[in-house]
Amino acid sequence: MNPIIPPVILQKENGSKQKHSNACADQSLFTRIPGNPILSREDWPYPINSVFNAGATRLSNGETLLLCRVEDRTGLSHLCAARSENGIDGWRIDSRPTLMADPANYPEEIWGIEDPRITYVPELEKYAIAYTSFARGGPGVSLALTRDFRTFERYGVIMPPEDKDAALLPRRINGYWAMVHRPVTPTGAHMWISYSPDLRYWGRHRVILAARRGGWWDANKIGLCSPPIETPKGWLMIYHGVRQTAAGSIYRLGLALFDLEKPEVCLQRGSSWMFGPETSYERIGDVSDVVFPCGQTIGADGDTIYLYYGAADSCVAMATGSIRCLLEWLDSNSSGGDGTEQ
Ligand code: BMA
Repeated sequence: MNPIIPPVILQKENGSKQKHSNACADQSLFTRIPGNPILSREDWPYPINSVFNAGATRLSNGETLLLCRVEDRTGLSHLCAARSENGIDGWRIDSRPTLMADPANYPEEIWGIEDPRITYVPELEKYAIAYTSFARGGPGVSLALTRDFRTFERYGVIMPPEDKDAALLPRRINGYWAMVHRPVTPTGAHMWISYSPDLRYWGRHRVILAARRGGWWDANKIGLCSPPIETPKGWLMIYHGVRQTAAGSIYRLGLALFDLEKPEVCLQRGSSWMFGPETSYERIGDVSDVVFPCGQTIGADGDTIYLYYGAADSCVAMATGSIRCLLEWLDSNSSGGDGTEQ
């Protein structure tokens, strides 16, 4: 555990009820760490334009690994790993790109690879990386497995364009792997789930959460952020919502909860956004007014979330939150439903 951020302490009382040592804040569910941004282009061991939208995981040795989207000076992106003991500073960055597009074998990657989401899959004893592969047909979802973030087993494109914002659930649901993703269809940019017996062939596609309409903060597009978090109450999903304005798009974060054994069923959906661009590094950059998490790690207390997010498509920042507080907030701020009625 890193020594800087004290963990939330869950104390068991009478064997059943839990007493919490700290109250949930009324206002901010996520707190930015003072050292933000934690990774920027100046930190990179080779010339790049920007680093942002990093997938995250804890390695077996306790280190945090970020698999960062790095945009080089051709404008195309690749993935590069950074490792740190405390998940905050002291990052050791691979001296060369860790995972590059391979257009000779995977033509769907001709314009680069972006926005990885990492899920550790205990059954496989491997990490599954769902990432965006970009080519003439538009963005699609590709999958790779790894044990060490040095060699990768590529599955190629598993969801054809236009599709992105995908993450694998860490375990099978009723015998099938489940992937949340965001295709764009004539009805809009909504979140879907699909199932597979083998990680290659996907079916039973259905919408699980829809972009709302009109004046809503998440009216124009939504998509999964970091991989779903399994809690006793359901799969907690942090998603981004896009509002298009005359000045451009604003990317903010919302929260929804889905049934544990039927993750296509939305149990609760927060009405308002819970985190949005406020600081200068979130408001000003290559693409202004964007917060875009692709990964998180969970503290040893089982409650603290270390959320890693791309800020303004220019750098990587981190904020901390509490699973318990997010669930409490949903209880009093949720509209229910998947948004299709809005
Ligand atoms: C989304 C994705 C992200 C990016 C965001 C803001 O569509 O492409 O990679 O951070 O737009 O530009």
